[in-house]
Amino acid sequence: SSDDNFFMDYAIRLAARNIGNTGENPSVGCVITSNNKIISIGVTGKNGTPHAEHNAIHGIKNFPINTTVYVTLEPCSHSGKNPPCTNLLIKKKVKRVVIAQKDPNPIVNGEGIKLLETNGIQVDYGISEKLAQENHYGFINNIKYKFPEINIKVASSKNGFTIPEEGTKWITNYLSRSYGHVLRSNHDAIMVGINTILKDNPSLTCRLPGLTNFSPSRIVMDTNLKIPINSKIINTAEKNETIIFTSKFSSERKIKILKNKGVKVIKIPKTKQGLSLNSALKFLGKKEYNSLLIEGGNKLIASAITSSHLNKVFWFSSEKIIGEEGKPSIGKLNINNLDNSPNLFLQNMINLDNNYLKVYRVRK
Ligand code: AOF
Ligand code: ZN
Repeated sequence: SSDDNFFMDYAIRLAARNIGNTGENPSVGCVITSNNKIISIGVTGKNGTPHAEHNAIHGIKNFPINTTVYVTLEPCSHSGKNPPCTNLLIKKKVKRVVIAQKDPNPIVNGEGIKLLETNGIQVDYGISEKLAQENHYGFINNIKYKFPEINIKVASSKNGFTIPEEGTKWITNYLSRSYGHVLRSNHDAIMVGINTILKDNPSLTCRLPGLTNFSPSRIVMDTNLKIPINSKIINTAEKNETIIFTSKFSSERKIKILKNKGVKVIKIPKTKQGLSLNSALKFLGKKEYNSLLIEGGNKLIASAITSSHLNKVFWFSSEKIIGEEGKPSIGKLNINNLDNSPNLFLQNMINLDNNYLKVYRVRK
């Protein structure tokens, strides 16, 4: 019914706020109603604990007998880091459970629904599923392929160029850059190439008021371990997880210095084009990173944009025009037939005070 969609869409929106903050767990949303009125809400907690259902249920003092529980992902039926949500729902004698998406995790995968039904609870699923899938995309990609979801952030002039070497630092305006920090906060990790560190010396944290605890892990692709020991990212490595991927030819002495500063240095294979992005992604997938935001430079973006794990491209463009003196914001793709160009479609466009954010999705 339309009420079901209304409550489920609310649960989906609640969960969207916590994406990137729930560790290996998906950010799940839960809304509980009684007589068609909301009596409690919950979202998966920091690093994945507690589960959304627990948070919502614990917000209710006197549990009514006729409750409907809206939850964006099938309640879990297993004991992992958290106790099974199905037990709690059964114990509380909820009347009905409405689910947006089944949990493809092999240890759940329909078992949660079965368990609820055999205990006399009415279950409906598939409500607002498409919308919920957006929240769970990284989690599901990792369950299915053991690879994180990757998204790309591009910041360019109106015509797709970045600033020349000696130019000023910012192409896009303050509002665009703030929005970029929000994007950081809802990914598990951000990745850049070494040239971005050498050129900009970025902190790669989320510095929006209220969101500073939502900074993701920082990852640098650095084939020859050129990273300066006194760069901002290294100086803040004790506080914010920092991973550097490099090749087996890098100096052991420098690796040791970096490790002493709290940096994780991981050796991965090198291809003709540089470090293998796929190997890095594989490593991150295994370590339960579900989503990765790739911020540049243009070479890294070029290898990410053709990855089969690419989900979205967030393209900020300013009102400025840069000519041939600039650099294309996407490096060489070696595409000579347009049919092989990535298939992006525009999902959303936001006007940020005369800068534009275009959100593209890969058509699969
Ligand atoms: C839910 N509600 O809010 C989330 C769920 O190790 P555990 O016990 O935390 O279980 C992790 C799995 O639980 C995770 O892989 C996914 O299948 C599910 N996530 N389930 O009922 C929630 N976040
Ligand atoms: Zn659970």
